[in-house]
Amino acid sequence: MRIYLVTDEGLLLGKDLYRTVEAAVKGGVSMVQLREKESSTREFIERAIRLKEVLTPYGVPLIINDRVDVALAANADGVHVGQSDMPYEMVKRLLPEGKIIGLSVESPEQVLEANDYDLDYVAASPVFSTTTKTNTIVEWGLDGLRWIRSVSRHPLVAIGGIRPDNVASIFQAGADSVAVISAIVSADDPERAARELLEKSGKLH
Ligand code: TZP
Ligand code: MG
Repeated sequence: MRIYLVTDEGLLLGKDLYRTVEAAVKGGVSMVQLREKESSTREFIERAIRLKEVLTPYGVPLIINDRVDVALAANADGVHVGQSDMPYEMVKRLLPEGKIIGLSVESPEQVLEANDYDLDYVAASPVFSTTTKTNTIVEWGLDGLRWIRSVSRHPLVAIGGIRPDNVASIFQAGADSVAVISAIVSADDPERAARELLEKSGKLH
């Protein structure tokens, strides 16, 4: 996984969620996180099931933000949790073997603590400050990313403020993947936006 799409209902501005995600996948997105901050549990599950149907033919995994119950109900491929969500040990206990678990890290202490966990990735949050999510602590920046790379035993995802003009620098600093919301979801042409990120990543070959 190089380009990891995270959804945002608010930024869709009336565009269709499933079509937007499918277009992004055609452009090169290889992992998708359904992130629903406003919807009811029922809606969240329904969207997850439908999105899973869209993604399965492409072999692209579906990750659910925050909610282990929704991931289980929809038979999603994994869960992404932050530091205020269900603690890692409980997520691990509840999810069947083989499901993906990702964790956001917002401080050096959290990065080191995550080395004790059996994670599929840690997400440096935010690598650059962003208007899409404002309740974050500090931005890691490229130096922070390099530091995480040097101490973490997990694959490294960077999230926050990633665009075509800075995506190469993120990979050069040691990220394995970039997670993106607005650069794809807010684009007029999400397929083209995803392709541009992939092309500019320097990771096509
Ligand atoms: N977590 C840390 S930053 C962020 C999340 C969910 C938002 C990223 O959005 P964008 O639009 O790609 O900056
Ligand atoms: Mg969360």
